[in-house]
Amino acid sequence: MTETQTTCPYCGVGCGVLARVEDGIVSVQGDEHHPANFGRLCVKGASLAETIGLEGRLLSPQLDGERVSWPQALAAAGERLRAIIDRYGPQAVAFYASGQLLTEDYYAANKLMKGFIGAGNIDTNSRLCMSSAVTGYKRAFGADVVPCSYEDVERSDLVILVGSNAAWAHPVLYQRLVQAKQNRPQMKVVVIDPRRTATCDIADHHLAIAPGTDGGLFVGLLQALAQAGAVNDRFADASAALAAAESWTAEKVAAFCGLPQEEVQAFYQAFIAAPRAITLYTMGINQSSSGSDKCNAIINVHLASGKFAREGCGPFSLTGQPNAMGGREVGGLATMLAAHMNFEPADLARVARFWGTERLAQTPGLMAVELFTAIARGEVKAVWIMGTNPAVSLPDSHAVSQALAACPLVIVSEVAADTDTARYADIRFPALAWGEKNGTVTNSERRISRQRAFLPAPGEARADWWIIAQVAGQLGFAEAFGWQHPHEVFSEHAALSGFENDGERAFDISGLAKLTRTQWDRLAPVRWPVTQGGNGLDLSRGWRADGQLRMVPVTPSGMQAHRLPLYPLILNSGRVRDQWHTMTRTGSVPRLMQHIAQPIVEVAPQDATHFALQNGGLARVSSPRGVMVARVVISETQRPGSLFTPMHWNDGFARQGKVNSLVAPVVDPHSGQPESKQTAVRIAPWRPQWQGELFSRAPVTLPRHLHWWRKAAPGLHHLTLCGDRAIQAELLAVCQQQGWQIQVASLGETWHLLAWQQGRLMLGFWSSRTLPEIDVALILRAFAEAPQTLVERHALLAGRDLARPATGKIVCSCFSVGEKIITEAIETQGCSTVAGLGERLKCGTNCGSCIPELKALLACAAHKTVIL
Ligand SMILES: Nc1nc2c(c(=O)[nH]1)N[C@H]1C(S)=C(S)[C@@H](COP(=O)(O)OP(=O)(O)OC[C@H]3O[C@@H](n4cnc5c(=O)[nH]c(N)nc54)[C@H](O)[C@@H]3O)O[C@H]1N2
Ligand SMILES: Nc1nc2c(c(=O)[nH]1)N[C@H]1C(S)=C(S)[C@@H](COP(=O)(O)OP(=O)(O)OC[C@H]3O[C@@H](n4cnc5c(=O)[nH]c(N)nc54)[C@H](O)[C@@H]3O)O[C@H]1N2
Ligand code: SF4
Ligand SMILES: [Mo]
Repeated sequence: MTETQTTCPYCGVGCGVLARVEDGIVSVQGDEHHPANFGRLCVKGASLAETIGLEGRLLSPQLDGERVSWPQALAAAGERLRAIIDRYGPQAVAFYASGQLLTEDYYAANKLMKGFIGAGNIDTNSRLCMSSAVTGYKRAFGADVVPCSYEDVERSDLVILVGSNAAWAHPVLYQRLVQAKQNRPQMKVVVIDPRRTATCDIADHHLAIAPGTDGGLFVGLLQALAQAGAVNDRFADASAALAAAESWTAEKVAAFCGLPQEEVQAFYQAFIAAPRAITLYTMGINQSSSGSDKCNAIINVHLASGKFAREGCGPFSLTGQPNAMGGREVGGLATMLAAHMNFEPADLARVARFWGTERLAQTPGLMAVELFTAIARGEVKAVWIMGTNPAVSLPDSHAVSQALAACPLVIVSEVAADTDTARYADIRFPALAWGEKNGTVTNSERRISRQRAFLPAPGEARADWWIIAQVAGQLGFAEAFGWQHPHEVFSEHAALSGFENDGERAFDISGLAKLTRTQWDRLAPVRWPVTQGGNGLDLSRGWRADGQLRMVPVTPSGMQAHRLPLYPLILNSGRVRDQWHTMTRTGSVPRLMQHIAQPIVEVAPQDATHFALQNGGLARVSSPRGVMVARVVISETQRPGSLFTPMHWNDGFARQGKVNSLVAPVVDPHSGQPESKQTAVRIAPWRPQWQGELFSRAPVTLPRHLHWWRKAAPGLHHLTLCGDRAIQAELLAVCQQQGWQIQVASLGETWHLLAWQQGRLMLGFWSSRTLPEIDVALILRAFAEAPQTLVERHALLAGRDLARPATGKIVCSCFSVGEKIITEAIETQGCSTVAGLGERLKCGTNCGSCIPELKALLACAAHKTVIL
């Protein structure tokens, strides 16, 4: 047996994971010694062993759709890039990278583009995620420094979560907060979100703010601090920011933010009174056309009140991706140079000296959204996409796909063989995935941890840094990219951070530059800075020539999306608990598909009535750019006038399931981050003639007129289908062609089909006017072993055992416990607490992510509302 300490590749909490390999079987558990999680894992982390199969992996290089050798693929990439650079100049080439790369990969990509190709055009999906937070910190502190830690969250008196659904997006940090609040009940938690999310479970107050208006709330808080005499200039001169805030009375804020004035005032009082306060903010703040200003409005109240630079205090931007922070450290955004240096003369000269290059880019490059419009205009002619899926995640995804289709050279480094983006690739490079790759990542609290390999490289997959270095070699830069091991890349990056630094740049890990390979292999999680002299961070000074921290004057603005008569609703989008981004890993894990298996759209009851929507029915949501189809969930948690839908679904998992096909490419003027959280849309019910669930052993070619959603089932193809034209004849024809025996049950609008081959179930289809309620476990059992008794066979044809209650939507993914079973336990078996439910059904007793939902079910058992 081998046991490897590594780091979870999902969210920015950065949990330590112990991966065991025994007789070729991998299992994972939380690492008790890792200071991010002390042994805890959420359900995504706990399911990691289920994601390492090689099905769907890209395992060999491909050139123009054909499998080729590495030398052929690398030579083609080199030649084609070189031809474009020679003819159109370096600005015609761009890289689009990702916060899911390791720091070593990111460093190599940044060095190649900025240092040797000689253009600033390397941007990343962090532009869609963290760039407003970066701009906020840089404007305030002069450097991109996150001034808080997880312990600060635990030790605060007032924890404000704004635009963050940490219960689902940062589950282990949230569990730490839950625990801290249990230990110190006097701790107060405020959640600011237009929706009542699972995070509100522990909130003392939830402010259901109008979308896009948080700037007003925090500028008003600054004004309230001033009025209470609670502003001091210990950290920064407050005068200009105060002048901008002067007119923002609680009354004005309440009207602007759509909140009762008492709630606004109570929040302000709580902040003023709290000895220690910390504000956690994520995508509800950053993904906004005024995200940078919102970040500064948040930073301002901490600087002004002195709730800053001490335990339990500060403006804490939670990072989303496992290594968004590493990308920021190496300078992997088009607007930064390298290692916290900027496009300024002294920095440019220094980096050119360190890299030994004469080609260094002299100006910032194109930011994500403008990069893809430059591709569409034909100005950028080659793009190399690494570890991100922009055809799904960028706004206006139809336009992004068109740009990729028209781009003369698209190179994609991927772990998945087929993604919405990889479909446009001329060259595909197979990259190593989690468990195979080796390097470092930095989490939200600036903690650098090792991701270590515990699996061999599969097929011909190679490390991202290696692929980049090889292409650099093809372009004639072999000498500067001669690394043989990621440890060498790390050492160079660490050395650059300390190069001619003298304490002027916050990011300094030069204390790690001389680690031997063995020391690097054993590196324990460590927060930066790690300087040679061992200095910590002095948060009371600014990293700029005058040494000052700044309060940026903010004039609040709302969203750019406008409600129009034809598009009267605002569509919000974000994460669901058990899926990761574009689902290339989590979408194939049955356990993670149970919770929410289809794109949903959450609608407030009033809006549902107004637009004639039914709970569980389908709806078309559309903007002038596109349309998506989703299942309606009517929910009191939703603010009237607003809808919410997950960001995850894409062309691999659904027809018309992509929210970004609706979203406009409107960006923040300072950070370039898109307003992904607000889009003006309309919604209309769609009542197809039939809906059905299809399971089959082999892929089935379906008629194009069908609507479909792909789900995860072990070893099987599972699709939910619906349409306005019958497909009985087509399905029967498929089965007949195969010579399968057919069994059909048909009653009114219900039509069920089973197809057998020598007693083996090959295909099953259950359809009705509305989606039939089936027992998936029973069906999976029948595929594994044909039912023997008559009762079992009847149950299979019916799709479920009619004598037993249906399970309902799965709430606890760890133990597959469904909503109906839970409700039954509450209503008929006397379970009245989360602990009681856990005792009887085990739900909520492992990772705890479903506890908010269990509580909601307990609370709602009396008056039946649907809760997600
Ligand atoms: N399960 C899961 N976890 C993840 C990820 C994942 O894909 N799946 N991705 C990771 C990544 S990369 C990221 S960036 C993080 C994101 O983490 P979060 O930002 O916490 O997640 P989101 O669901 O995108 O958005 C958070 C909340 O912002 C709210 N919001 C929308 N508009 C507004 C507004 O105007 N004001 C306020 N105050 N709130 C608003 C939404 O209703 C939503 O509840 O999650 C990380 N963790
Ligand atoms: N409407 C809307 N849009 C959004 C958001 C939203 O809330 N609403 N959120 C935005 C945010 S915060 C983010 S972070 C983005 C995320 O969006 P993306 O970055 O597009 O999403 P992922 O699915 O994580 O893409 C990662 C890709 O890299 C591949 N991959 C995984 N590991 C590796 C590796 O080691 N090497 C290589 N080369 N490839 C690898 C995966 O298979 C996958 O295809 O979406 C953004 N878009
Ligand atoms: S909280 Fe984040 S880092 Fe931790 S196990 Fe879950 S997904 Fe992984
Ligand atoms: Mo993100």
